Amino acid sequence: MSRLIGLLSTICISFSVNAAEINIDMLNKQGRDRNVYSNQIAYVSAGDTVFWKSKSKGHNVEFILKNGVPDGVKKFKSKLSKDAKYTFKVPGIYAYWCTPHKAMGMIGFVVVGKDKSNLAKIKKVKFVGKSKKLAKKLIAQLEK
Ligand SMILES: [Cu+2]
Repeated sequence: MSRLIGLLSTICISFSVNAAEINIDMLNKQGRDRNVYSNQIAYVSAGDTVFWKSKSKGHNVEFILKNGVPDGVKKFKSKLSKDAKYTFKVPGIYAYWCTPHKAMGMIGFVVVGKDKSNLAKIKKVKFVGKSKKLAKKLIAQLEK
């Protein structure tokens, strides 16, 4: 029994050591950009947790479910003006936007486990307004 506990704690410790935490700020302004995530493309490993910090009010994180997430990933929509966190388990590209600013260029991507196998679907995501141009630019970066 004690061996089992020892083994389990070893597994837990190695997991917590390997799992990283990534911070992204939700901002009203960054340089010339308004309504923006501080990091528009984040590369993480499976098991990592991303924290979106509510540095300015009025923002959130909403996964774009239609074509924007790997198969099997469920809805994620955080509350406005609150910090948000999500632990990424399924590899692939995740597209998200801020619900009130989705037409104003407040979009972001998370790539999990260097897996870009759903890139063709990501290209089909219907971005709106000012986000279209930025999405093109960011997707071009994902293609590299
Ligand atoms: Cu916003």
